[in-house]
Amino acid sequence: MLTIALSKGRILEQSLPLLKKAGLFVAPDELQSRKLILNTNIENIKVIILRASDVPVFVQHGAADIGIAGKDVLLEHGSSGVFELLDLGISKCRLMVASNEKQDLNLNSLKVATKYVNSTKEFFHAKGKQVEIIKLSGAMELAPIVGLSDCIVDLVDTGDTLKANNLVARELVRNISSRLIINSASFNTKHKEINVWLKKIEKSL
Ligand code: PRT
Ligand code: MG
Repeated sequence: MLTIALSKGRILEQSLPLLKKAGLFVAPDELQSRKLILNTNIENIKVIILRASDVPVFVQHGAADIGIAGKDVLLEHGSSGVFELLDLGISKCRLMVASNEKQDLNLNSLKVATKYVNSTKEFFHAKGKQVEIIKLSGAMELAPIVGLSDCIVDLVDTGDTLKANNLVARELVRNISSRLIINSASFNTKHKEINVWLKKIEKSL
């Protein structure tokens, strides 16, 4: 048995066509059901649907053998127990520092609101800057508006969300795309099976 963990939302939407091209698909009625464990056309492969940040957790602990998760999520989770094997080039976006256009970002103790604490720390440390990080789990764009922070570090795709909140992208932290990850134990015990699918997925990119 192989279990593949996908996150609901855009990663699911963009992973399914990729997996289909590789020969693995989930029937539409399975997808429309409210089930969280879905059957595929291959009898011994199941797909589980999770929250994005839970994908590496399930894979780390072996509750899923394979997962697809954004690099943003993987950088926050750390690499313990998982191998990152492929850059799938889907669900691309940019992790960016954003603020009001006039905000001075060279303050001595910049207040940064973000859900991406590790990436934010690393980015500002590399520039030799001390920052105060305020951890949020969503609606980061609100923080500078209400004076909770001077800027935010968040994912940007079209830029529409920033624009709607009078914020502008100021600095690129890093480019993000979704990655295929494998439980490190499964990689040994199910090596043959996993490799077959890895090759098929790689070919369909
Ligand atoms: O529900 P949850 O809080 O878990 O996440 P979500 O609904 O914001 O995103 P979801 O579940 O659809 O997908 C999350 C994954 O998709 C992330 O881990 C990224 O790897 C990837 N991804 C790609 C994005 C975006 N693009 C993106 N634009 N995840 C989130 N966004 C959000 C961003 O946080 C901001 O609020 O979209 C908004 C900005 O989009 P634009 O187009 O207005 O710039
Ligand atoms: Mg979502």
